[in-house]
Amino acid sequence: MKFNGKILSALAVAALAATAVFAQKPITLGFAQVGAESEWRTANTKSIQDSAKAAGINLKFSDAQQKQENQIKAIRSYIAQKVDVIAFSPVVESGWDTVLMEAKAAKIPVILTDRAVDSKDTSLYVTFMGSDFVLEGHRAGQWLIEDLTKNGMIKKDVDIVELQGTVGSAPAIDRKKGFADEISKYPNLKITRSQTGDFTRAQGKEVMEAFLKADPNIQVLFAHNDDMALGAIQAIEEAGKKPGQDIIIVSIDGVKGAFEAMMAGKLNCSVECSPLLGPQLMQACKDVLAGKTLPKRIVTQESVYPAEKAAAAYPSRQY
Ligand code: GZL
Repeated sequence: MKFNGKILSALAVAALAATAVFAQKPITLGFAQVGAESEWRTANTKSIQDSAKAAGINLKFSDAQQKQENQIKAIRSYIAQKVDVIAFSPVVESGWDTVLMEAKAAKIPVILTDRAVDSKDTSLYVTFMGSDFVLEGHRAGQWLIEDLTKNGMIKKDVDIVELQGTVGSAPAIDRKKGFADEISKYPNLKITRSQTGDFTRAQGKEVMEAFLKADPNIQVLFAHNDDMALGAIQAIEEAGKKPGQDIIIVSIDGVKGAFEAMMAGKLNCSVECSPLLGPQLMQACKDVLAGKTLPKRIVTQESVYPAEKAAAAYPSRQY
């Protein structure tokens, strides 16, 4: 069968155009977010949405209002919609194997961001990118020990109360462990009360009010995130005490509200936990779909901000 040159070149052009169109088909990412419980989460959501736009990635986004069943529903809907890649921040560590196996069966890669799952089968996700929460807990404990040493309290009996994050979540479990390991070096430093405030300002305030009623001698508060610390600061002031002076406060995240409290002398230290995972996540989506192998664990690099550093750092803070 003989084709003349014109037809052949037209076919070649059509084939190239088809390839080009296929190659440009944007990636569709289904992201199942925890909720909107804190300043940190709001910044994390903004980072993901802005980065998807900048990367030309089509983002399907859901807010689970901190309920695992809503995240599972969202992941199942992304599987049904045949998205190219799924990512989520697991609200709690356990209970994900079934839905992750469904994603695996559908040949949709899953990326964990921010929080980990406790699945034994690590083939259920491509990578977990986020902070080292145990290290963050250690850093909070190390700062407290340095501060108590500086102000001559390190050998005294010190009552510490703890506002824990969401029960069963990786940050709550790991920050508690890291902090407890650190202060266990000084038996006179005692965590006398510890309760969840679910990472929210409102519950942080409520629980701190109860702590203050039960123990007038609280000297230190360790909060698993800044939002609970900011709620507790309100409770401390309403109880007629000076936060940051009568009660030393160390928390985690490094959100703008914490810097403002440190500059006002009401918070003593915030251990940074960066929510700005968007750019890394978008690059990981592209790499996974290009067939590249990613490390199983990508750890976010972070710092510690004692109050004396807050004013200098504040202008450059991005969240
Ligand atoms: C930590 C993140 C936590 C923050 C809280 O990576 O999962 O959840 O510390 C947020 O502020 O609510």
